[in-house]
Amino acid sequence: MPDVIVYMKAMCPYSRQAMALLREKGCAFQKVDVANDEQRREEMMERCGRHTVPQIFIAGRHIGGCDDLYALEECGELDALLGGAGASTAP
Ligand SMILES: N[C@@H](CCC(=O)N[C@@H](CS)C(=O)NCC(=O)O)C(=O)O
Repeated sequence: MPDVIVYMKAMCPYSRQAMALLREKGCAFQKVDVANDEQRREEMMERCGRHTVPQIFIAGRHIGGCDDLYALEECGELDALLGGAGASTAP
């Protein structure tokens, strides 16, 4: 499973929704709560140019926010990104 980082705020419903989907997928992820951590919030903004939470990174790749994560799930690409179904290149 790739490294997954979620910049989030505990009280943010979009953060909760995004983390719920990742948990549903059995994905272990690192939470970075930026609510009271200006340094990590700046780090998030530098990495993706966005200021809203959540911001999700899978294997170092910026995925986007909650809407973006669910859009990937809807088009069937999330499992492959998480190293699950569809990720195998074996015949
Ligand atoms: N469409 C975004 C919505 C994210 C959003 O609006 N998050 C709020 C917190 S619940 C936010 O970050 N607001 C600006 C801020 O807190 O600085 C997504 O799907 O991630």
